[in-house]
Amino acid sequence: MLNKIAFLLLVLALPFAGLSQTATPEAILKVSGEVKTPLSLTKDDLAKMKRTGAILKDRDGKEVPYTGVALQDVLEMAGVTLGRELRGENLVKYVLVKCADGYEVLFSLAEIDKGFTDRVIILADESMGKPLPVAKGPFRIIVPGEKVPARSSFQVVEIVIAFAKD
Ligand SMILES: Nc1nc2c(c(=O)[nH]1)N[C@H]1C(S)=C(S)[C@@H](COP(=O)(O)O)O[C@H]1N2
Ligand SMILES: [Mo]
Repeated sequence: MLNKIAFLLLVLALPFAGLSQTATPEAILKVSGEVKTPLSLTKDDLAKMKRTGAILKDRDGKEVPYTGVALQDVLEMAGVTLGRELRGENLVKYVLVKCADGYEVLFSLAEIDKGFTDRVIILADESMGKPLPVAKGPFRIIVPGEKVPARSSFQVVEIVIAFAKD
């Protein structure tokens, strides 16, 4: 009798097990390459970090506020050579941002480090209190103070650190 009940419960649970497999997987942002600790970050991970804002001037010159975390903080979490370590050959490292649609943009570490610049590039996941729309999210790099929004790449899936020399 108990066995029958157990079997029945199993059969009833099967469709749910199937459902959870087909549900949309949570978006992950990877940080890889010349890092001490490769990262796989979710939106929840970003929510726990120090939050900051940045303004993006869009194609029509309209200023749109975004919030997220400083790109520097994300890279430091991965152990990228920023701060006191950003000197010598580490100045030849670049940050390649890869997006789900194949779009890619590049920064040098010195463009991101607060010892070099006051401009704070952020990894945004919200705008005006809402998560970014699917077509522009869930993660977007926001580069404030640039004349065009071309490096403010959306649908970011991976950030790769590498040496520009061998
Ligand atoms: N992933 C991705 N990000 C991208 C682009 C793109 O094609 N793919 N285009 C860039 C360019 S050239 C511009 S002008 C802006 C446009 O952003 P908007 O559509 O939010 O105004 O996104 C930038 N980020
Ligand atoms: Mo553009």
